[in-house]
Amino acid sequence: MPYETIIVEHRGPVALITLNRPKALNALSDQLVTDLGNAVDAAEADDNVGAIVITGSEKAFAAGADIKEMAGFSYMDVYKANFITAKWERVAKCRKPVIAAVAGYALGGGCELAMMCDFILAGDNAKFGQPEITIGTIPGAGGTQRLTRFVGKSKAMEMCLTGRNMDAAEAERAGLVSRIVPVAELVDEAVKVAERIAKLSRPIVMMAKESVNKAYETTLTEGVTFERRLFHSTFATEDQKEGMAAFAEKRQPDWKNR
Ligand code: CO8
Repeated sequence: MPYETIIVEHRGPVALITLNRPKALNALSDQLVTDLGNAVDAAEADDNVGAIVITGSEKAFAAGADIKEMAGFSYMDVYKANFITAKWERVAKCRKPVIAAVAGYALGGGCELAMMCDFILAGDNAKFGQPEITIGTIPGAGGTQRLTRFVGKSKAMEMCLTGRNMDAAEAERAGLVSRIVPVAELVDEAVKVAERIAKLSRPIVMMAKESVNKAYETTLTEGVTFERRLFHSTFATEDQKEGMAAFAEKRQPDWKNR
């Protein structure tokens, strides 16, 4: 499907989605968020795709919601439309693994989009921030909630109240990103990591993702019980038999994805 504001390529079992509004630093217009949601729908429905990478340019992953587009909206406009945040949930709800490869600016909605992915690989020039306060609004796509869970109250509060950016090194120290990669290697590295995941048993990967995500939604006791139930259910899969047999026989597993 041709898209106006993103580019989708398939690299082996990986769908690579590149945000592509370079003149606006990939500001997240309604069209871009719609295109992104449709691309995630397509990747999720495609059995050849085992993992997704979302990236931007070297200068900007995304500089936030499109300020020029939303500047004139009224309360009724945004309330009735559930202003585009509802569409964003598509990325957070994707059951296949999604990696954010972030170079340059990930600000406002850009930072929120990165945090909706399963993990973030950062280019060494990455800058994360929630600058909404400096333009008279607050984060609207999970920034106050997800950032606080990633980096804790003190740092999240400072960032949301002052709008200051975090560089890649600080973001790694704070636990916002899984690791830092030289920017020139970022996309290839993210695709390599995604490919490694995509070549594992697909249903088992989905269960692992579901279980880690549960940690953000419930108590420790409930989460551990949920994990145990999923762990038990892996023993109902052919891939658990295959994985453990392959280990004992000192060979590579041949995953059946069932
Ligand atoms: N929206 C619209 N256009 C943008 C945005 C944006 N968020 N960011 C940059 N642009 C445009 C600029 O207007 C400029 O366009 P033009 O050439 O036509 O003037 C072009 O991109 C290049 O930008 P700059 O000239 O400003 O580039 P610099 O390198 O000087 O500065 C910055 C880069 C620091 C990133 C700067 O552009 C900036 O501060 N951008 C705005 C960052 C920001 O405030 N983001 C938060 C937006 S609010 C938000 O995200 C709320 C999310 C709520 C969720 C709702 C769902 C979407």
